Amino acid sequence: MATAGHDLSAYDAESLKGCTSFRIGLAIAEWNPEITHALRDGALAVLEKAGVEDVRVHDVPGSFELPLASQWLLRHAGCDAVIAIGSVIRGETAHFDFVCQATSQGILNAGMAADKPVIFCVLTDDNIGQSRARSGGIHGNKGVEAAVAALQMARLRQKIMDKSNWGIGL
Ligand code: DLZ
Repeated sequence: MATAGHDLSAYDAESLKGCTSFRIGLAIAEWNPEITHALRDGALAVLEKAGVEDVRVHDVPGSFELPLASQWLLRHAGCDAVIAIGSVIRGETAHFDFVCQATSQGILNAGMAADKPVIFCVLTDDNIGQSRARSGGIHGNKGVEAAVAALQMARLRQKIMDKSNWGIGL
């Protein structure tokens, strides 16, 4: 989610048409709540603007728990996409690396296993200043970007699954 790459915070609301019927899940880590709540609010604002009415919001203890909760939301709550929101801030031990590694790999695995998008909205920063800059500060709000990505991916999946889009002769 490098801001210098492609920042979706400045998204075009018109581009999110046709998303109102999706059920979108949010799994939110309780660690570093100042950050995760700001990311959550950014994501919810996008979903509301896009007219998404069915939003399932659930808290989990920490980022490490995001993959499993995401998989539950996809498999058992019928969500079309999940936004996994967390904030891991480097401390003095190697814990940071283990939590980041498990969380990122687990989120990828959860989406692959359920065959539906799980959007990685976990900030992995060296300090709280970097996290603030990316959750409503000078680098935008990654929750906004994550919600745009969730809707884009849910819509893409729907389009690909729709046999009428498969082309002549198929
Ligand atoms: C244990 C821990 C630590 C040290 N740091 C963070 C963090 O910065 N961000 C976060 O979301 N969670 C942290 N956790 C908690 C773990 O993610 C997890 O909840 C616990 O290890 C219980 O499985």
